[in-house]
Amino acid sequence: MKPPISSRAALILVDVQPDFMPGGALACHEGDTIVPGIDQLLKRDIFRHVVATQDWHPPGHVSFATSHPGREPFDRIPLYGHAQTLWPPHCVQHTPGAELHPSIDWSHLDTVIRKGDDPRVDSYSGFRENHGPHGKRPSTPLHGWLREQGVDEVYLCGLARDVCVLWTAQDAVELGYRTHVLWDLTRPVSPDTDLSTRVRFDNMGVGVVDSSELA
Ligand code: VGL
Ligand code: ZN
Repeated sequence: MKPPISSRAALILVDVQPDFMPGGALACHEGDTIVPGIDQLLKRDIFRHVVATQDWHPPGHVSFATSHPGREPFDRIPLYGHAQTLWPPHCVQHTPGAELHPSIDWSHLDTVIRKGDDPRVDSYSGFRENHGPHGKRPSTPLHGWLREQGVDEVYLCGLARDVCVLWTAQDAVELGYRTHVLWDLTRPVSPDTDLSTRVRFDNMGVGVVDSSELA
């Protein structure tokens, strides 16, 4: 028998948005293939708490290659003393590519955490912005919301496995959550990162499981 999911566990759906799917502005490899599985998982209604993050950038965001004349997407530039990857413009606020994916029934969702809306700072993790001009990484409301609900364990899925899911998992572990990744319901920007991402999850103590293993 599979153990039931704790009522203190939350499902976090990371950036399940059309711009991260084939045909979108910043497509993940096979990104669309996770959509039916996520919809089915939500329909099973096995999580007491369900949160989505939404990448939500203003036009001209600092992470867009187009904001840096002479630069190309996927170039890396120094920013606040750290390397910033430049991306094609994506998930621009109020555009169709930034919506929570329209093929998913989101009625089970408790809250949405928007991130990346500061024009000067990128935000991969659902918990905290990337490095910014103030030295520390400002928090999103996610940790406070989870604590209010009494959550101590998180299951992550969504996009991208090698970027926002990875950074969210890293912060979740650091903040003390028992953390799992639903590997089959994530896809990467770059599939050649899969092995190193898997090793990083293992080394962080993140449980890597398939959605089929959930009771
Ligand atoms: C993401 C790159 C830039 C993600 C968001 O959701 O993984 N990746 N913005
Ligand atoms: Zn982004």
